[in-house]
Amino acid sequence: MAELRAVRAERQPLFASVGAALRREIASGRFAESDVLPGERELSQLLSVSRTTLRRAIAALVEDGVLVHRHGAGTFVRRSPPHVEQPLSRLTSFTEDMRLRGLTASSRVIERGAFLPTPDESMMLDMALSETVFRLSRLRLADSVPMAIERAAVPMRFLGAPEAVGSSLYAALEACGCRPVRAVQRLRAVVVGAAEAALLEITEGAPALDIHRVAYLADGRRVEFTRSTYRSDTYDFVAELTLPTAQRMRAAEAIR
Ligand code: 16G
Repeated sequence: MAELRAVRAERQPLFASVGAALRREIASGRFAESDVLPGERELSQLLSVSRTTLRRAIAALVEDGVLVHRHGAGTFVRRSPPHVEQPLSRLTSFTEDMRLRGLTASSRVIERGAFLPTPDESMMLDMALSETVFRLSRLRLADSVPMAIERAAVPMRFLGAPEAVGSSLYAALEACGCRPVRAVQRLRAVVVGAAEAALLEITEGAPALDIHRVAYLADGRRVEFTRSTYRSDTYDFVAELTLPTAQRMRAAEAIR
């Protein structure tokens, strides 16, 4: 790798000059190919600084969202996330939504299996506390960029067995004849805590959207209760608003 030097501006701490040098290199596309930063030893030699200074510079770039630490894998250049406009009136799945946009959906499973429902799940899904619930918590990614954390709960009686669920929950429900036809969704703004920020590769305290979805079968039974945290820099939820029918007809007549 060609030599890389930190130019130290007057009265600027050394770690800040190192950070600026790294930013320049990232902007020039030097690290874009592999997206992973060289190891500490190599970088500190290239920049002719101590590993302590380098670590401070990297920590500041992580704080600013330029770099991201992935546990056990190293430090990566953060790719700009895809931006998605999601109509609020369509009951589609994450896999379908991403496919429609030409993006590839994938998931990292956080928790999965058959459990007794929590009081919250039993109430939201209208199920007895002694029944079994299938719980699936996943980090959802689009073209390998984390977009959302989704914690879904489905009464097991609708799925038969946990093995029925592959990469798409809605595809599994469809195969069992239990795809939801209607859902009620509640959105609110939140700030993310440390654990969620690490998964979503955003800074702790960044804004996010907290979404609760309760989905229903055609006969009115509740089939899904999902709590999600969506990155606010990647998702715009778009809603169409209309007047009640009578008012709409009057307004249409008025412009004739
Ligand atoms: C969507 C739904 C989520 C559902 C998931 C199924 C929102 C806010 N959430 O992400 O409730 O569980 O799709 O996706 O839209 P899958 O079929 O790809 O597993």
